[in-house]
Amino acid sequence: MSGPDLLTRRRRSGAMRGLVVALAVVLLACSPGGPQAAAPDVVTDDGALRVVGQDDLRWNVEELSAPAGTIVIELVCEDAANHNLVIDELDVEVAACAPGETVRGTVELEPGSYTYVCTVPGHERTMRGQLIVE
Ligand SMILES: [Cu+2]
Repeated sequence: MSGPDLLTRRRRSGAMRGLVVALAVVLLACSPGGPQAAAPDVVTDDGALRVVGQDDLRWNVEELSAPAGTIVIELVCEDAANHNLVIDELDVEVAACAPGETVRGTVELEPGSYTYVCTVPGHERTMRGQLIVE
């Protein structure tokens, strides 16, 4: 009776150990090193902020930071919908893309906290993010 139980327990603890290792790898990958280092994939090689519209009507990233001044945003329509990126507080559209397109736009921002939204009907509720300008 106790034989199979013991085997099950061993298997479970092996799975837990695998999970712990996976978490450790994720934590190491996210170690700090600068204001944008937490998510290096959202900054292009030439310093643009890369924002991707995904098929669940969400951005790939919901928190960005950038130094004040001219900010370049690369907007990608990865899914089958049109998207735009609007700085809500200023009501300024920085870029708009059609399915499969990658478009760039620039915006001049002073230090502060801004919300970037897609204003395509039905998208605004879930496609929101915070842009911290320092
Ligand atoms: Cu959208």
